[in-house]
Amino acid sequence: MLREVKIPEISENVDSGDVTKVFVKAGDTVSKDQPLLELETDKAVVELPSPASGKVTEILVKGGEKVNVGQVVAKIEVVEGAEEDETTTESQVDESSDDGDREEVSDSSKDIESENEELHFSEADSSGNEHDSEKTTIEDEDKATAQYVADSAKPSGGEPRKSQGLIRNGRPRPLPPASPTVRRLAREIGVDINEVRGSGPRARITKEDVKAHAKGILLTKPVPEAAGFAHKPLPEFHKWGNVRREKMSKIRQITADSLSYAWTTIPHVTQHDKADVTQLEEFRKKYGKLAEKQGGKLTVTAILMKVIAEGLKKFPQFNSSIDMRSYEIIYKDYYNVGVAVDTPLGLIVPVIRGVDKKSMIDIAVEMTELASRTRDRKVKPEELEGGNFTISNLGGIGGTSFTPIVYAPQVAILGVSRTQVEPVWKDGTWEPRMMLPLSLSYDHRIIDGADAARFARWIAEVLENPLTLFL
Ligand code: CAO
Repeated sequence: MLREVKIPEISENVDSGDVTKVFVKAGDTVSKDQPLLELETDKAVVELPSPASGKVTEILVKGGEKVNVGQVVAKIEVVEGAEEDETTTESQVDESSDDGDREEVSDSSKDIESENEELHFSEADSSGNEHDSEKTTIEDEDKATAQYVADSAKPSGGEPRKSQGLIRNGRPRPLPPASPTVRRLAREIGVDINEVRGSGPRARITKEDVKAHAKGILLTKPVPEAAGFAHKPLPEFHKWGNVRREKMSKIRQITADSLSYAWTTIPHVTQHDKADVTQLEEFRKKYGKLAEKQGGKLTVTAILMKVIAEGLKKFPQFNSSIDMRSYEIIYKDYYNVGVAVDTPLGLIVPVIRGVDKKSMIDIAVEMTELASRTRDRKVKPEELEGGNFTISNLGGIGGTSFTPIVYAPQVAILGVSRTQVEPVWKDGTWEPRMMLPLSLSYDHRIIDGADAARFARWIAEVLENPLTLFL
């Protein structure tokens, strides 16, 4: 009989792993429990044992390949009459279970399938003895559980078990009794099923047990986050309608962590101002063609880059970082300015280096190229580092003002909103002028409000009359 070998549930909240080693090849004869593959997950290195004795007909993965739980990785022609890892203590429990989950199990063939995937690798107690599942008693299970708990308390290492079952870092992992529906619920809400105490017959875990366990965790142990603070538990949103959970992309996770960190550690203030860019717009149109010839776009952002680099020289506290551990201010003699780029994956901030030494056209060309590479995910990690100040221009999209968050360990960020034609009282008359809204957020620990107002005004005046740069 041809038997498919699937990746079993490796551990709670782990859906995939990387194949690090393949121990056998097509044509090899294997005995039951002989390791076929080695997998590495975020949490552990595990060996995948053969569920039965037989001949390997196909190996469907190779080293370095990512595999998902449930994926078929090998096929084995099982020796007639050979012992197979098919019926387990747990499946017996399933069949005899009357804890209310049974109906769901029998209703869902998919679930049964996935349960079997798990079970193929779980028939053993932690002492290394194979069970005769028919003869398994509550006492046996209790002993196995107690043994596992005792083993878990010991330092890791030691002899890997000889019997079948998924081997994790050299330790056995008997699965606690629960239906696949219950396991899936635990996985979805981030509960480690091994930690749930079952209230059903033979300590079988029910949905209610998982929910009660989750509530207990939420009430007693707030989940610590990378940014170093605890998040409040969320309400059960599904009470009010259908919900869907989706894993954050890596970029979103980093953004969430770094913005949380900045928001909670930096006392933010935002200074708003407006620059009359009527003349500048004419300049931009006139010289924009020069940039275009070189493949760049002379936008407000490119012009602001140059203006900011000069401003940072004049207002060095905006080009600093603070070390709160030593209460020191770090002033930088270089002028690297970051630009917030809106990408399909989220916000990314590449940095243009030595902006003070570059011409406006050079900056326009470099920024156009850098923003395009950033959107195409071709920016290098080092191009995202070393910024002293950031510009975030949302004007291309719209808006009248906003309060950007300082990109720690920088101490200030300039938000730019959409240029609008506004009536401005000038020389005794109302004139339509193009006004550019500026929002300068700063770290109030190091920058005083008056300094921020002066810096914002200085930026506006330079945009209004660029010649002041050379004064
Ligand atoms: N007011 C009016 N129009 C503006 C403007 C402003 N402040 N800023 C840009 N525009 C116009 C440009 O002139 C251009 O117009 P044309 O297509 O007619 O030439 C158009 O908007 C698009 O500009 P752009 O996006 O190509 O170029 P940019 O230099 O202005 O901006 C970049 C580059 C990378 C900053 C921008 O593309 C971007 O990603 N912005 C979003 C940044 C963001 O998400 N910030 C939020 C961070 S949260 O703090």
